Amino acid sequence: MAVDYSVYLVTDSTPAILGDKDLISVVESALRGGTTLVQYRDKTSTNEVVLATAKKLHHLTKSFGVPLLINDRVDIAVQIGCEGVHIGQDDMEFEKARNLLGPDKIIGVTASSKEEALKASAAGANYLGLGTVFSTATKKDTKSIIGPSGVSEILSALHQAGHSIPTVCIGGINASNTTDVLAQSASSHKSLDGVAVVSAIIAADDPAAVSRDLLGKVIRAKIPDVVGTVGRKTPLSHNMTNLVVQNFAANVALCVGASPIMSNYAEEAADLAKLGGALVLNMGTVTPEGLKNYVQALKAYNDANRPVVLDPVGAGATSVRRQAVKTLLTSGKFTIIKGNQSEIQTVHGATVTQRGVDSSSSLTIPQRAQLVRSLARQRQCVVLLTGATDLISDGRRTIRIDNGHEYLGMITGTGCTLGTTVSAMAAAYEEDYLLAAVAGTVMFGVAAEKAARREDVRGPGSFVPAFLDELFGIKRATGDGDSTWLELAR
Ligand code: 3NM
Repeated sequence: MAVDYSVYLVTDSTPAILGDKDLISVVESALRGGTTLVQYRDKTSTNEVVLATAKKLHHLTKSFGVPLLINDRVDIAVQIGCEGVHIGQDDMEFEKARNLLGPDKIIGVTASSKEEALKASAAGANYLGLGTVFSTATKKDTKSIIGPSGVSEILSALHQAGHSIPTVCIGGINASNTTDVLAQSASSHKSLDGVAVVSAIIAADDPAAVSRDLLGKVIRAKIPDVVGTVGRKTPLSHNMTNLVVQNFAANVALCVGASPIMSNYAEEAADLAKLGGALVLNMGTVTPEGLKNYVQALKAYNDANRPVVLDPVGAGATSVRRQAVKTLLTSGKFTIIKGNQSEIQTVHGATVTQRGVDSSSSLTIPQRAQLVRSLARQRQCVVLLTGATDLISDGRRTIRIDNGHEYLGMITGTGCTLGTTVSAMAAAYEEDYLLAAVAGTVMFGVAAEKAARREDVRGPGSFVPAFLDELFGIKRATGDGDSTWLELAR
């Protein structure tokens, strides 16, 4: 089971934090909101209750594809066969825990200093919980309050020692301070992988809403890493696209830091797929010959295990396009499917009538979130639904983005070039395609807002060159370590 440390929920069963709520229901709500990892921590209940609760929690977390760790009680973890444990400095010795659990289980260790962090990492811990960041009523016996600066020092020490171990921070973290803590604790070469929280979620009235909020903030904090990676790697973005947008899409690819190739001839795809890039299949001007080329190229990129973005332009507009979507979906696997509401509905299998290729949205935001989640699960890929509010899901995590400007809807090809942008991100950032799609979408929307604000931009015409400049400006600033543009991310 892949481990995503972004939003790490540590449970607490005491009345002071849990109140009179049911722990299992609270954790279920948190998982629905996007909590990515759960630790069952219970210092007060009887053995019997701990074992029964651990079993119930494991059943629940498995249904969400999220790992369950047990705090301190290695015996319970062994007994229920969950994914691992978390041990503090005063708990069981690391080697003993490893012997009991075996090499494949996750063992996390708490560290409050460089020495503790380096020791645990060298011993083979799978991740570190760094803290205590801020004093907290949840754990009164904390030894040292290290603040974001203390976390930063530990991250620097780990980087200098060449340890790439994942890290989270803990102690007094909540949705209001997460963005600042992540920014202030990042050292120049290593950032936290997520935040661990107890009361922020367990004591919340709506654990799902808090988890969603925390996840959005953690994902946003990782965007500069994705944008910077594209700038460093200059990945290939191979576009098989329509003749309306070829030139614009190539320029957008260049401005975000990718290397575009606009080749619709599939005989080239097998060679191009070996160059470490990503493919965009854009159905803008589909023809029978074109469709055959798309199928061949899709197979070539699937064989090379490289990402493919599907842009089902106008998918619901004609029976030819509906059939083309079916053919493509049955011919291979897509990494990201990007479209407006009716396009995504068509791909999802609904029969909707669409007029032309323009976008409109009639569903509410929760309905749109449900649609992207459902299609992402159905196709096991990332789905990006564009509109005034963009929604992106990998079936488990769903992120909402509110950046952009109305000028984007007044010039041709912006939807298609967003597909090109996310292909560049996916090509460079294979660790997490949801994050790649979010990074591309936020970069795109923020660049549009910055461009529209410029004095020399008076309408859609002057917007186009300003938009390219702003995309380029964001890429360059991020490469120079300046991510202040992200303050505009919504
Ligand atoms: N471990 P809250 S602080 C469980 O510093 C735990 O190791 C800590 O609770 C450490 O998110 C802590 O409610 C409690 O502040 C964190």
